[in-house]
Amino acid sequence: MENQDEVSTGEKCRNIRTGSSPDDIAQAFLDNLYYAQGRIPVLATRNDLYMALAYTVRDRLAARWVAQMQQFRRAELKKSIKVVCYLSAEFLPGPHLGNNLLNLGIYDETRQAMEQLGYNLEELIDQETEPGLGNGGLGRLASCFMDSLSTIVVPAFGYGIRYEFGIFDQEIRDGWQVEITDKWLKLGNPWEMPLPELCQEVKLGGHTEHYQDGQGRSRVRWIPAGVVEGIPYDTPILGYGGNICNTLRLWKAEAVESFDFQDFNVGNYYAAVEEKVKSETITKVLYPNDEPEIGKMLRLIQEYFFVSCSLQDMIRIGKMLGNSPECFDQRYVAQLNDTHPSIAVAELMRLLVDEHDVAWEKAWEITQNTFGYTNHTLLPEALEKWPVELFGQILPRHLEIVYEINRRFLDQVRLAFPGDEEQAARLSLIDESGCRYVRMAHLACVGCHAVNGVAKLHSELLKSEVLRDFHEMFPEKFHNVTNGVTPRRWMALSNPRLAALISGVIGDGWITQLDELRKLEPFADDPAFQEKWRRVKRENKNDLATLILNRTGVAVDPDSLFDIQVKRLHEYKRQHLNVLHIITLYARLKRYPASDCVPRTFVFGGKAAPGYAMAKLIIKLINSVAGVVNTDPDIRGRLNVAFLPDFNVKTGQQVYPAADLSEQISLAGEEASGTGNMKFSMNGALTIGTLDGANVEIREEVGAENFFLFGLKVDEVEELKARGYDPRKYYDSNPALREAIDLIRSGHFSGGNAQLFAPLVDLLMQRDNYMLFADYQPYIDCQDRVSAAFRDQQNWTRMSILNVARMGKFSSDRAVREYCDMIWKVQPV
Ligand code: GFP
Repeated sequence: MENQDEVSTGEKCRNIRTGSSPDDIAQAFLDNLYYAQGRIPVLATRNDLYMALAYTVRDRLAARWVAQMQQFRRAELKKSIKVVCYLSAEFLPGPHLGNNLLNLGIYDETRQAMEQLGYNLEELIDQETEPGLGNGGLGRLASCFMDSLSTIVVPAFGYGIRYEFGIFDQEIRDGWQVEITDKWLKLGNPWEMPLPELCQEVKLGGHTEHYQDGQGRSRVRWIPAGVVEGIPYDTPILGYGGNICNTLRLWKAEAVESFDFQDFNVGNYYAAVEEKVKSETITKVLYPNDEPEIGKMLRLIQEYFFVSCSLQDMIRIGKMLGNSPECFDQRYVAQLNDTHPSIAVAELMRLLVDEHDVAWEKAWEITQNTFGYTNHTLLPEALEKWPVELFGQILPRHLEIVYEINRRFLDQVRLAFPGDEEQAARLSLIDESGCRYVRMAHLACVGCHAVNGVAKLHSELLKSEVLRDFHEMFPEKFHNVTNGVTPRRWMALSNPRLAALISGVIGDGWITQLDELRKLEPFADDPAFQEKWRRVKRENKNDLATLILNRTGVAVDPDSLFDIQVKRLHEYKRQHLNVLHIITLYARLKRYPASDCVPRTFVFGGKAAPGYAMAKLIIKLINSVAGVVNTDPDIRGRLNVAFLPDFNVKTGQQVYPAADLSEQISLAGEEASGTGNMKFSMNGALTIGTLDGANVEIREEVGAENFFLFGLKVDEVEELKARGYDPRKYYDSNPALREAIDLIRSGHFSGGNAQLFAPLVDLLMQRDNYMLFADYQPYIDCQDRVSAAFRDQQNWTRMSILNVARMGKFSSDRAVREYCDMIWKVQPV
């Protein structure tokens, strides 16, 4: 009976809801415009049109989504699958419309349908406000993984937070970053579906009571000070080719009761809604990176909130399918994306032991089997720790659980390293060296069965530095999974010209089997193919030049070398080293105006954390240098500098395809992996980079001769630090470096204001924590080699083709398969 209903409902609405011919799509679009948006074409705004199209596409996803859920349900009932749950405080999916059209395979049909109706598809796609629910690499990686999980057919949930305000929008005013609230939900979000009936309750604060149950066992009851409700909002994540459609489930916090009727009845309206406002604050805003965590009570509550909702949801689904909580680890694996969700270790223990009556030892086995932990940074300040007192105030029961995990763990440590109390103190989940902290990375290492870094070098450094003691204790837990990015969004969707050229010669199998790009190698020297390759790049550069002009007012020459650095602003990423190169070229041209120089356009993009003053000063420096360079008549036609405001996924899609040169110049040992480096290379840019993060593996793959390497290696950095690094020595002995620094210091780029950049220059002269001065000359020399190479367009094109041909490894499909094999032990369905 159930099946019959499904069939008949499906039949009735097939054409209008699921048909994929241009006529079906056009008809469905008009229908949605009328019935969902309440508009007719003459009255419709661009957003109405976008919404109508989004609903039209969503209808086409729904059929797959529902079918998928049924299929999984059947498989789960037979207990034949394990579901992957990716727990991440950040997801950066990027705009959905274009990607869904691509993955559904109806891009061209939809374009035709819109043309029939007199609309431009690209304009409608551009109307979408992207969900900026992440800071940068970490959140974007989570979304690439969601795309791959669906494409390679692994049943999965992405669990996270539905921030009302995502990462701020960046404006540049007078060269400075200004942060604007990101109101991404303002015009409506057609991709999400709220499921209020599946809400979960989350307790906070209060105290615990220890008591004996009827059978004389000691039990604990948590008496919270308050309870909030988590409402799930689901977004379908379709795989390429429409294979399967997984779910991104994001939680929004709400008050359990919107009104306190007692207050309301006595006329205190404000008190009545206060609770609602307080509860909803939890998921109001995404915290930017690089700001001290300490004291951010709300951040800890956010993390706990989404983790608790997600784990309870997993148990609920299990129960619905007849699974007992004792089978939790047989039905699920859960990956902790950095330490942000690591409270999950204590929460699952609490749920199992306190709420589902599972014995501690069994619960611990389940917990360890369930979780894996991915580390994304070696920066010590980015490893989360919470003051014990604050932790205990918010999560009193979890603090007890952490203590108990620690007690048992330290017993194990003392057995393994008898008499070594220093080792025990270093490993302890509690940092007792000063004010007491709960160390979240330690909780993750102890509570997970697998720990991994995100590039070979990073995973090695984790073992030898940041997590050395844990590696000594549990060497078998440590793995590497080098990051990857989805070729759907980052090639097929964002670079359609290149995608068409490639598919024209090797077919389109590369979209799901990226290794097939190798078949391009024989074309690397083919003059006709090279010519087409250059034409694609030229057209992409043309488009970017238009974007730069529209957004910044800077007119750039598409024939110049497009030298691009787009990523979050951070001193370790060394955008200011790039600036020193620009100033060096500028100074050369001023001194020798007749000298021959390869014209370059320098493009920057990226946000600085609102509280990170030095990163914001670097943005100001970039814009100040741009102001001088772009307007100096001696430099005209030779150098241009542009800072593209508000870099995000959408802008990235227009930037990567247009780059000639990708700047990956972090100090060796600082960048865990990088994923922008992969996106550039996949789109035919050559890399100038240090031996850091995934650069190492990109160079291995594309060949040393197709990569511009410079700079200190990790061991050289260590050695130099140990010897006592003195930046002043480099300044004193290198006239070009001195000139560049002195130009900044003199106020040359700041209208004579010598104070403006003093904090930056002083820091470089005194400490130079990221060794710009040591890497300066090798960088300049390498950039000169880049310029020389760019003059030989034939060879440059060859290198560019080979870069793309050899990028197969950096598909997120490969990365996700490795997680499946090594860590999750699940098979694609
Ligand atoms: C972090 C690391 C990057 C890494 C990504 C994804 O990025 O090196 O590639 O995570 O693993 F720093 P951000 O979130 O810091 O941008």
